[in-house]
Amino acid sequence: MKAYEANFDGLVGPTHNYSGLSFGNVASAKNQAAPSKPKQAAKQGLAKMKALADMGLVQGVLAPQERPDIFTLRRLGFSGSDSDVIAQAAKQAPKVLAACCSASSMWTANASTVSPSADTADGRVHFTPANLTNKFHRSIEHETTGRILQATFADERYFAHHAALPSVEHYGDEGAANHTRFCQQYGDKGVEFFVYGRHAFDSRHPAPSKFPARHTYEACEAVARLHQLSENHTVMAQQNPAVIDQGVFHNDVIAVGNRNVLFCHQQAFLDQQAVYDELTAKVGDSFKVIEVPTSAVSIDDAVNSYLFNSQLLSMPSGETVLVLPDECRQNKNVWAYVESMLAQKQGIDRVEVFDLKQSMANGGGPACLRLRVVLNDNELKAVNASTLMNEELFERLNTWVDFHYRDELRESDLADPQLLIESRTALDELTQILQLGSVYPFQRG
Ligand code: SUG
Repeated sequence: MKAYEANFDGLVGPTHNYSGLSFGNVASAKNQAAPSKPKQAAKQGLAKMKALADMGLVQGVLAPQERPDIFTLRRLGFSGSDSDVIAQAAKQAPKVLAACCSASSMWTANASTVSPSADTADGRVHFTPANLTNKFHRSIEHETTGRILQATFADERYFAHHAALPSVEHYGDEGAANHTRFCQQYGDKGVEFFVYGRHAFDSRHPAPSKFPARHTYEACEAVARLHQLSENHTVMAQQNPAVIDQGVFHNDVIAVGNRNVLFCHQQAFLDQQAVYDELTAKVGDSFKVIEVPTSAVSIDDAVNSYLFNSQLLSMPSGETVLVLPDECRQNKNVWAYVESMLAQKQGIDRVEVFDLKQSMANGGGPACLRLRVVLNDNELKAVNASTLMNEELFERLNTWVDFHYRDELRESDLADPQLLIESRTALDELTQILQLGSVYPFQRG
């Protein structure tokens, strides 16, 4: 049966802002307290989704989360009316309020790990929302993420949904940002490639010393077990701790894969040759690596341009296209590399460049914004059709953004109780547009 790689992008939420919440993510630290542009951010994301849909790819939308997260603020002891909760938090703990206002669920590469039905023992598509334990502002996403995924992929005959792993550092899980799948055709049984930053139970292994390794080996193992993957179709690899310490906080900042191709930096993995050898043994001889040398693109250039946070896409025409953020074009070394790579015809035919500056300024490029879900024909028919991008949905969501989103947001605006009302009103309408039912805490009481 024919299968497709669908991309489900996160819609940027109305509270998109820069609060410097992600230690180890260079862009997040650099842009702390800069004013953000929520309306522009959402529109930049929608433009990418529409462009990919127009190229003939299956493109979906995942809804943002309710922010400020009043329920979490109440759990932390702020009380009274919703306005009181916000006012107390703003006065006593502004950073906690900022964390509870983050629109970080937009980066749906961190929403979940997804295993296609061709890989799983029960023949269903498996989803495990990522617990994102390493960052408080992200650790509060997974319950609502799980409900949004269930409302999008509802049919139990085709889709299996697991709870997030236990929310402790031992099981730190960042989802698909650290997961890639190799195959010949999307519908074939594939090799799932899990990348982790450190071992939690065995301290003999190396680990970064400056920035956190968010994702553990033990989390990878647990997800592979839950998804019923076979060992000879699974590869686990440790990220190079030295590059984590230079700002590579997820593997998708230094590597991207599609079908039988891995596009990665020379320094991406701890034992790079052993990783290539195991992948070749399991994927087969057609497995191909496009390795970018440090002499062409330094780790700094990779982190600043997000060359590897690209989407490597197979077009219906058969072409392979690399979707890049505009920052790659602005970086002399990176752009020179891209031009020479294209000229050498190494397997990537063309690049498409998008302006995603609002997301990039928080460390989120094209690949961060999307969750890949391989679906066969029957599974695609079972997806909530209201979440699939087309002309009509694009128009509708743009109008919705125009109506509900602010042009600009500063950290001080997070204390405005009106922002909660605006956000809830917008999301209530969105659940109707996307036919999600009651996925938000405020709708469930
Ligand atoms: O988790 N930034 C996100 C960026 C996630 C990028 N995702 C992938 N690489 N797949 C993070 O660090 C910054 C929020 C702030 O500082 O306001 C933030 O959460």
